[in-house]
Amino acid sequence: MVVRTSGSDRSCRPGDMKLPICSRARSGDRFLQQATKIRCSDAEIEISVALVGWSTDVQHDRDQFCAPDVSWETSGEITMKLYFSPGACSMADHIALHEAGLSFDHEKVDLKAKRTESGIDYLTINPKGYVPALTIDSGETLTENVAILDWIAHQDGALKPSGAMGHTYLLQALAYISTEIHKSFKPFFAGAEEDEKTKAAETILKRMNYLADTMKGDFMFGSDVSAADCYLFVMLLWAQKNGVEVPAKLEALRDRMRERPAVQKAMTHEGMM
Ligand SMILES: N[C@@H](CCC(=O)N[C@@H](CS)C(=O)NCC(=O)O)C(=O)O
Repeated sequence: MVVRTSGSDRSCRPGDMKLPICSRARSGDRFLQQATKIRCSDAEIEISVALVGWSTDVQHDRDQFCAPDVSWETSGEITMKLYFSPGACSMADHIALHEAGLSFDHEKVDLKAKRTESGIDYLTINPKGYVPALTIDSGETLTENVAILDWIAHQDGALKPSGAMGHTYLLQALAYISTEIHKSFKPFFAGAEEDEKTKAAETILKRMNYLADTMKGDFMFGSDVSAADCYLFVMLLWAQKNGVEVPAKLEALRDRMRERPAVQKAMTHEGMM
């Protein structure tokens, strides 16, 4: 999302800007997040912002700048894009983005060829070569499921547990799912021998049992879905597909998740329904 200002005042330089470019506006208004990139030419200032929405009070925003007589023009094209592979761990982010009600684009990645559907060399987007990657409105690309899900949860406070420790609990759950459960599926994707898969299935069941025992309600943290539930849901689909036993409580969570419009949208788009 880009906000452009143009005017005759050529003295305005990025260093003159007061950041964040808009503080919280009047109650009920949405607000601009911190400017992440500023380009300044003689007559135009271009500010890229990681944007949730923007204040309806344009005057309020404009007053934050050093050039009060500029004219404003705003353009609202969507630039956020999720790079995904159908049914992969990137589906957790796909679901979470819908749960958060964010506008985003998505592009499929051929993980073997390392090419996106539109023919771009995926390594130029994410040199790590795997999904997910999320290019946000600032143009920056985020990688690593834990970080991306955490970022999405911060765009919509409802996707993390409330309270002073909410963020820590979310990270604790995301890290557990990523390092202790997600990675345990490796033998199923690497074409390992049956005994290795059996061992992995036992480990996954043990770790899923821990999650079932510590669930606080219908979802991991209570009655509201969290970014961690989105990740866990994908793991539960993998378990189902590979015949890995999971506790009944988590089977119920999987079925509950499947009913959610955000999940259905993401699964339909990825050709998983
Ligand atoms: N550390 C990464 C791992 C992501 C990952 O394992 N992605 C898999 C799909 S679930 C992938 O893209 N694999 C293809 C590859 O590594 O070439 C994260 O947590 O985001």
